Amino acid sequence: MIIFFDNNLKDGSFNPFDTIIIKGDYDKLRDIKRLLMQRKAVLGGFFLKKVTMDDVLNKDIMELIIPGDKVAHVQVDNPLEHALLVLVKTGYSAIPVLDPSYKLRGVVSKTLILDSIFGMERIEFEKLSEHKVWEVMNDTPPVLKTNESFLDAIKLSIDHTFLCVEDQYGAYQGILTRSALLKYLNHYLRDNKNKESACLES
Ligand code: 4BW
Repeated sequence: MIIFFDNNLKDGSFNPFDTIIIKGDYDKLRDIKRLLMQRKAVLGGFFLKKVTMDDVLNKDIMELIIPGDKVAHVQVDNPLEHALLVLVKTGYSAIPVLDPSYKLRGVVSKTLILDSIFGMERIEFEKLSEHKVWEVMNDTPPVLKTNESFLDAIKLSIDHTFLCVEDQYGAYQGILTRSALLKYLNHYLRDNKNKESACLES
């Protein structure tokens, strides 16, 4: 049974194993919570459940990643012109580089490619077909392991717009973008600012 309160808590209006969802004027929520906590002692079996900062920090990062099959990537042996085409057509400034066994090898960006074809006197366009991705890529990209924490992800994301995600065996899983982390944090912070919802469960 679910009971909705609208700032009123009446004696005898709920039973020990009811789930209670409170809505209404959030200013009064703290008082209502206190009353419900007191009931816990009398009725037993109730506790207040609220999304806490701990829940956020323990968030499974796998729920936030873009899976590998949805991430644009290039192969280590692709010519630079192919990589540049993928980057321009997808609109991304940098993408992961994989090998034929789908293992992460690095990250390549428009900047790295363009930088590699700037000669002393001219732009050496012929290099785009002569050189391969592995020659210009960053081969030490930021990597997050699937068992690392939400805080680890935040810390790494300060300096990187996306993190490559690998499982404990080194298999590539996808990427975690800075925007996915911010979106999740924004959701949590706004939720907690605008309303406090309490769910009383058995
Ligand atoms: O094509 C796009 N679609 C959408 N919805 N948003 C885009 C697109 N291109 C860029 N954006 C936005 C995103 O907010 O610009 C930001 C910076 O893009 P970037 O870095 O410089 O190309 C995007 O921020 P983000 O989602 O946090 O992504 C961070 C970085 O992660 C991107 C890009 O390098 C990489 N990335 C994101 N999605 C990707 C991807 N790489 C490959 N495949 C994907 N699906």
